[in-house]
Amino acid sequence: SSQMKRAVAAAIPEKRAALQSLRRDHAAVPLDTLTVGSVLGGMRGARALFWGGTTLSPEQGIRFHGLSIEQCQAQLPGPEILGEGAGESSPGESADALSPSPQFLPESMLWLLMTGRPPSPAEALSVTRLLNERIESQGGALPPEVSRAMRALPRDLHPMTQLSVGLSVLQRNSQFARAYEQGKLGKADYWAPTYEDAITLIANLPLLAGEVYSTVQAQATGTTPQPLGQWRADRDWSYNLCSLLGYTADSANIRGLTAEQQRDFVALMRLYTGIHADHEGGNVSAHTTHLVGSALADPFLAYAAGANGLAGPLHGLAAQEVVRFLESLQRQLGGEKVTDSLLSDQLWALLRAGQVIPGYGHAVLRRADPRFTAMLRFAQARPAEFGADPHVQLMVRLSRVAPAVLREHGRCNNPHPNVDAASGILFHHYGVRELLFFTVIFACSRALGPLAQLVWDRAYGLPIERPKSVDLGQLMKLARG
Ligand code: CMX
Repeated sequence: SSQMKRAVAAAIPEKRAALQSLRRDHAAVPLDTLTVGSVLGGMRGARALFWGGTTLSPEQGIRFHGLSIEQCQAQLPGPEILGEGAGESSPGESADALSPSPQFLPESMLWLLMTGRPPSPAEALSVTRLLNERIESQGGALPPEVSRAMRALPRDLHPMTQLSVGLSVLQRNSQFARAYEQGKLGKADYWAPTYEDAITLIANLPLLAGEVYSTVQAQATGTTPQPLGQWRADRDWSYNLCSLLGYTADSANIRGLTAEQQRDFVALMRLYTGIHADHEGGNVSAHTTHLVGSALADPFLAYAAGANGLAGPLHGLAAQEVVRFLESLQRQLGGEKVTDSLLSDQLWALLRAGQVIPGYGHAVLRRADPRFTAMLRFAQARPAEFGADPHVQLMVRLSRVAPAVLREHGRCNNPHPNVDAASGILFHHYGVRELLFFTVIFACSRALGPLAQLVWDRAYGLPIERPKSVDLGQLMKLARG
């Protein structure tokens, strides 16, 4: 069995014991009072879910087993373990540019989320190898029934529907579903095939995303779908994802990127997929995966459901809205010199028209999203690359102007940028212009946290999730007392 699986197995007894003692001795301790308002208001703020990998603080943002993004960047193994230069800087950077933050691999994040502690370099490398062995055992490609099913779909189908179909067909290989059906598995052991399925699913994501993107490209150019790049057993997960999208030297290099841009695109992918992996348990994709999995649906079916939720415009699709907004703002401002006051006028016009400024505000956060800060830093560390991109410059300027406007407007609880304010436009810069596809990249990342949690849901033996509902009459009666 893999190093990471042994580390999960080693962590289980202590955590199980802690959970059992909570169940046995403290089950009656109240956490929150449910109100009519919270039942009708999307359960906002109600502490009603159990989630191990991440916590979200309004002031500090996301913590991965207690580690902030900056701490993850400092502590989690990065591409140096693959023999790549760590914090490579781009030639042509001005002396006062920020230096690039150290990169970490999403594989390191997966280890952290699964086991609860940062991996050593050797342990992180073992995750890359584990994922690659899974694909090698499939002959270096998607299982044939998965590609056949995906190729049979209409080419103009929503990219997230294509991904969802691919994830669902992968279910044919579920070790959990097979073991459960054979009835050989004790409840205490459910986590082990769940873990194996999670690894198979995550390993296949770059190939699934590549398959979807090749269809998207074919649709855009009126050609037949062609593989955009080569999967390689000696490369890491994010690199292979970038190759299969056609953005590395091992690909068709569909946007004609320079070698340095290809390197930076991979760095952006590692950053993006590393920090979007999890955002506590209540968001739609995480919560859905957990809910569907609680019925003992296998990880493929559970995460396909979660990914379907991610496709909603209020969740994973928001990044696309920001890109659209920046494009239209840029068009309106045209050749004019963009000044803060001009931008501020545009924002006021939007707000007076009753619209929201996309990429700003958050249901939980009350400060700038640290994920936004990490993405901004990525751009600011590469002035030679991004200095001349009017959309990226507009994004940066907006992040200085919009909070003051929103504060003066006085409506929203958080005038600061969220991660979507920056993420889409950076991919857009390198040529990912198919807005509906952004969510597929998000879905590659978001698999890590919810699937790690699903392994723990089974390790803890959590029950099926089944809250009670109330109808309007009951609510009115309860409200009257
Ligand atoms: N621009 C203008 N008005 C805004 C606003 C924004 N960016 N964000 C919030 N408001 C308004 C709300 O519409 C609401 O108005 P009403 O009182 O008229 O209904 C008021 O401020 C209070 O809202 P809130 O409590 O601050 O925010 P919510 O928790 O209700 O909503 C969110 C959060 C993200 C949906 C909202 O801020 C928004 O619509 N932002 C723009 C879209 C966006 O960036 N979405 C990405 C979210 C990223 C993520 O979830 O990770």
